[in-house]
Amino acid sequence: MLRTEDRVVLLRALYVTMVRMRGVEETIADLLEAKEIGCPTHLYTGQEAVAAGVCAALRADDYVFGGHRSHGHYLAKGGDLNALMAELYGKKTGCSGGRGGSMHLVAPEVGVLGTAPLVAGTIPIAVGAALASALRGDGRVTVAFFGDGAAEEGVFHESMNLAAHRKLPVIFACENNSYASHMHLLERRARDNIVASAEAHGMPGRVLDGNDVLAVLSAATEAVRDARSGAGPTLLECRTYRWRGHVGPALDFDVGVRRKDELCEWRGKDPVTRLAEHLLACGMTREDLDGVRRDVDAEVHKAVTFARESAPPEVESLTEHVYRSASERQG
Ligand SMILES: Cc1ncc(C[n+]2csc(CCOP(=O)(O)OP(=O)(O)O)c2C)c(N)n1
Repeated sequence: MLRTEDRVVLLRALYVTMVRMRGVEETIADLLEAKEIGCPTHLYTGQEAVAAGVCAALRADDYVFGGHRSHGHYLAKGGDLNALMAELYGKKTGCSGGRGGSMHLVAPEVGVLGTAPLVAGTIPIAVGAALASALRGDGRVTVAFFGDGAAEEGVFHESMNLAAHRKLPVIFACENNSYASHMHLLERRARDNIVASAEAHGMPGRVLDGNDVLAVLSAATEAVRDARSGAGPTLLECRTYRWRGHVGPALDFDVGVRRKDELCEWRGKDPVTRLAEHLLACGMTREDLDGVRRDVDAEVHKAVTFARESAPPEVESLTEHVYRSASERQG
């Protein structure tokens, strides 16, 4: 049980993380609209509580993997903001050297082993990382973040089967935002029952309010404890909603799939506002909260300047990292 002061410090840190994610995503939305950023970008606005809550339960040396909508995972795990922004601008100083763009983020120094847009593609790789940890006995936990659409891929089930059978230290963190591209979950599956896969594969499964960072943190803390102690994997199905459309800054009202009242209802459950209200009830002042927002705005502004002023990779370097060099093969 945390002392009150420690609890407020923890909650404030979660708030900073979530305001940061929100600030970064909404700035990127503006930059996409202004056509200053050109790479395909999937925004995380509205889902901040999932990445913040899960990553707050992890150690710095634990691993995370993500998909195409992963700026939030990268930031929550401690990825460098300047390097994220530079990556979106395709600059040499980007976290993937400007070669990956929004959908291919890596920061091994903080345990972000990779994000990739092949739907469900990083789930088995996360299980592989957990298998490596189990074999090495390094005590690390791995989290695979993925969407509800990814839960319909066969490899999701193969990965869960292996992880449960070998009791691997991995957490399957499903961000169920109801949509896969432009299709609602109930148009794609007979039942809204992703969590049932846990029981079928022999692991605990929990359905969470994915907009309540404290609920996510509490469930993730238990899942991490189980994984680290050798009890095996957990599936966390976090119910949430993305405010922006599938890709880019648009809201997708014009493609016939999202009702305006649905978005309006979810905006009423804004995870950032909910945490702010909780902090106010714990004694933080409006001034403190405004200060966090101001600091984040300044930090994001600096990251944009850093990205704009960074150099692109040299043209002659374009084929680097495509094939392993002879020296890498020998090493
Ligand atoms: C194997 C594969 N099939 C199809 C696609 C095209 N595609 C890209 S994102 C996406 C929807 C993913 O939905 P979900 O997993 O729920 O994630 P969300 O976009 O909701 O975060 C699809 C079908 C792909 N990238 N990879």
